[in-house]
Amino acid sequence: IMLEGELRSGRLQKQLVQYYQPVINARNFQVCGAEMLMRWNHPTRGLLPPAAFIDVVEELGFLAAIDTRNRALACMQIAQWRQAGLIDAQFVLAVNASEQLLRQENMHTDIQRDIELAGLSGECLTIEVTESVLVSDLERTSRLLNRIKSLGVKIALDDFGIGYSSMSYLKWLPASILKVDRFFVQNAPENEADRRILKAIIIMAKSLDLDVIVEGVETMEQATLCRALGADMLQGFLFSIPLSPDDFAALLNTHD
Ligand code: G
Ligand code: G
Ligand code: MN
Ligand code: NA
Repeated sequence: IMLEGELRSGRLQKQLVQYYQPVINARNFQVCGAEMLMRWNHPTRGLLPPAAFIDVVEELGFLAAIDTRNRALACMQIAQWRQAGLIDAQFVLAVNASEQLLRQENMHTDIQRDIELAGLSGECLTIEVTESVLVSDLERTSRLLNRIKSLGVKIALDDFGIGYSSMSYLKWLPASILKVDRFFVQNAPENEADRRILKAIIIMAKSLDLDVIVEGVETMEQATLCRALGADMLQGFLFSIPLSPDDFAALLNTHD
């Protein structure tokens, strides 16, 4: 497979770029953070989404290294936007952590190093995990996540509701954020049952003291509904697609 050569030579790592999708405060619709989403800037095929390559990267065992590099670059990006006066200290950046990455026992010290190197504090970073990473070794993973949390870094449970037995993991996970999968918001304005399920998820999250981010918000009707149901933050194409660092900086500029 072609990817393997690219990976082993380190060429792929250099062609991976970090894109940023804004996270919006549901009360005032201001940008309050972002999620870093990688893309492969392929020399001939153009910009490729993770779906086009992430499974192969994972299979070949390179995903943890890539996640680690992405996180370090994301921290430097935060520092740069701060220096440029584009964001304040409240801005929180989220990065995705693969199962492979969470198997690294020293992940918390790596994160601490990234934060310190960039001159940041843990509060400006969120680590997103899906429930699938918890299935493998719940005890060890929650111990690691607790160490990460003690750095001030927030833990978000991503893609909530589309896996199985989601509820039981909430008990073990030191999460402070729940990201509701876009599946639940899609038809919520038109469909009563969907709306009730979305409402129930938000109520449950709130009762567990979790902040709620609803993903995949594409219409103003969805956004105002999520706000009315108590969502704290929103993310989706209504506000912005994932952007290059330059485009994200331009977006921040137009917002103040
Ligand atoms: O960017 P897009 O909307 O296509 O993202 C698709 C999936 O790729 C998302 O589920 C996201 O979690 C995952 N993803 C994006 N960037 C990274 C990354 O840097 N590391 C890992 N492990 N997953 C990522
Ligand atoms: O990590 P996670 O699986 O949550 O990654 C978010 C994914 O959702 C990315 O692939 C991103 O491009 C995608 N996405 C973000 N906003 C929207 C949206 O409003 N609608 C749809 N269909 N996808 C979205
Ligand atoms: Mn995510
Ligand atoms: Na998600």
